[in-house]
Formats: sequence, C-alpha cells, structure tokens
Amino acid sequence: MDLSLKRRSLIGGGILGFGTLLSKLLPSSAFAQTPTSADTSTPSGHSVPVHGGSMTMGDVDNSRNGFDPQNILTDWEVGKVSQLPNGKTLREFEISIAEQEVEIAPGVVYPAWTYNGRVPGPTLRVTEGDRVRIRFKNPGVHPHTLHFHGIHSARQDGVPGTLEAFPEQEVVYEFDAKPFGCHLYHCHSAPFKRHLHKGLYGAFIIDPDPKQHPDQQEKAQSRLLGSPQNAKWQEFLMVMNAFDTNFDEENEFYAVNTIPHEFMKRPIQIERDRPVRVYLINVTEFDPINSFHLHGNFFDYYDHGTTLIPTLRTVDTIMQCQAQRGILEFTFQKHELGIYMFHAHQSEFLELGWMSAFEVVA
Ligand SMILES: [Cu+2]
Repeated sequence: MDLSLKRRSLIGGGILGFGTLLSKLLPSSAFAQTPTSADTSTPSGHSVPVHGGSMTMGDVDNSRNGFDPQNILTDWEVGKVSQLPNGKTLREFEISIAEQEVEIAPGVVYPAWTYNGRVPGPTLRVTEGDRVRIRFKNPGVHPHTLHFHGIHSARQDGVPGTLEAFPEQEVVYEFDAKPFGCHLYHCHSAPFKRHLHKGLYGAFIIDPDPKQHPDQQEKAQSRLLGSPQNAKWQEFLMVMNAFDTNFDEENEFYAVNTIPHEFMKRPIQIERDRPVRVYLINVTEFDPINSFHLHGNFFDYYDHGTTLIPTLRTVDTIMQCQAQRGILEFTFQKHELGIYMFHAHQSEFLELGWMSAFEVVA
C-alpha cells in the first residue's frame, strides 16, 4: 500500500472508506462517522446535530495535557499589576518555553513546543497605554523569541538577532501597549514555519482606554476588562489552529483552541439575554485562509479589533489569512433556545475538526 498518498487524496476518497489505510496513519481510527449518544449530549441533555457526519471518537486527556480548550476561552492573564513613578500602569508577565508532547486528538500525540505549557500560549490582556514587561525564559534546546504584533521599536521586535532567547537564556521584552485591539504574539526564530506550527503562539488583547475615546466612551468601556459595562458581555477567545501530524506540510487536524471538535462535543453555553463577543485569531499554518461562519444569526466584525465602529456589519462569515484577527459581536436575544453551530466554511476543515456549537440557554 502506498503510504506516501497525500492527505487530500485520502479525504477525496472519503475518510471512512479508507479506514484501513487511515489507521496506518492515525492511531486507532481517530474519526468516526456517527458519534455515540454520549458524544452528542450536552450538559443540559440536548443532543447536538451532526454536521457532515465525521467527528473524533473519544476524548483527549486534558489533565495530561495540562490545559483545557474550554478554559482557554475565558482565562485572561492580566499580569502582576503595579504603578510606575510616572503614573503609568506596569503589567509584568513570565513566559517560559516547554518542548513537550500534547495529545491533540484522542490517541494522537504531537511533539509540540509551548509557551507556559499550553497551545495556544497564555492570553495576555492589558489596557491601551500600559507598560508591558515580559520575562521570557528558554529552558528548551532551540532558540525562541516572542514577537508581538503591535506598535513598538525595532529593538523589541523579537526576531533573530533581536531579543532572541538561546537555550538556557532569558530575555526581557518591554514596551507600551498600542494600538488597542485583538492581537497575537508568536515565535519568530528560524525556521519560522516550524516554530509557529509547533504551537508557539498566543493572544495579546489590548483593551481600549475609555478616557482616550470620548466619542465612543460607552463602546470602549464595554471592552475594558473589569468594568461594569464589560461584565454584561460574554467574551471568548478563539484561536483557529491546525496540526500536521505526519510532517508532510499539510494539516490532518483543524481546531479552535487546539482540540478538534471540542466545542461540538461540549457546546459553549451562552445566556440568551447577554451579548457575545469573540476574539478570533487565525494561526493556521500551510493553508492560506481560514474562516468563521455562524449559523442562524449574523454578527458585526471589527477587523484587528482596532476600531470601535464595526468594519463589517451584519455578516455571517468572515475569512482571515494567517495572523489576521478580529472581534465578532452578536446576540441571540430574539432567538429560540437551542444549539447553534459555528465552523470554518471550508468543508474540509470542519470535517477535520473545526466545527463547534453554542448552546443558547435562558
Ligand atoms: Cu521558536
């Protein structure tokens, strides 16, 4: 049997029809056509409609991985907060490299490189104008960096030759947070493609400072973590990523927050009467575009999150190149309760894991 067959030809022939061949590539048939009833029941006992017919069977051991994609939705890290003599807020973070195995689908272990032991790395959340200081430790055996998207000096760019942490070294990045928006950070060491695809990326969210936006103060307040206006919102971080498990430079698994089908098996509960805000980031390697499509509803989109007025209104699908990101806002207030799917609108991606659902509850 020709095991050099490309993934796309496997998919073209149908995952199920090629079960025997696939089992040589993936441990114990990671995908199944019909989920068991256990796979499809939600915390409130509703069953999840199956979209396309293939889902991973079984569950990833999140405790062994040391992180849970459900928690990654909402675990903002605000750093150690103090005041500088000039009145500015200082936020200090520590990020360390771990070169470790991660179970990315049931029984499929991937040799990942991680920031603080998780993929994506910690979600750093600060306010526009804050001083950000990150102590970056590299106990690994390869050089790594932190390259932040944002406005900063060349000296802070985190590319080879600039604040690159070699094995057993430590470097410190320090800059003022701007512009406000939904950003990311990632490793920029060479070879770039490898360091990124291994899992070295994370979200960097800069909330707007309402004082600096008198014309849109209410909107700015609603984005500012810790404000009463922000507390009304249900906010989620979603990082679209993928994994090439057989190193042929094509992905076998697609996901939001690393684990394929996680939010299809266990839909994200949202309260009908509270608005939803999604910080969406695409770090998918090898495929030029990823996308987000919402069922039964439309949303407003803020490209890069750098505006307080939507850049797209009333859309149900957006696409993002690698490193593109944005903020989605929507409400299910006038909807029936129930399960509403969202997924990549590349059919192949959703069949290979990037398929999710909200469960709208009263
Ligand atoms: Cu790296």
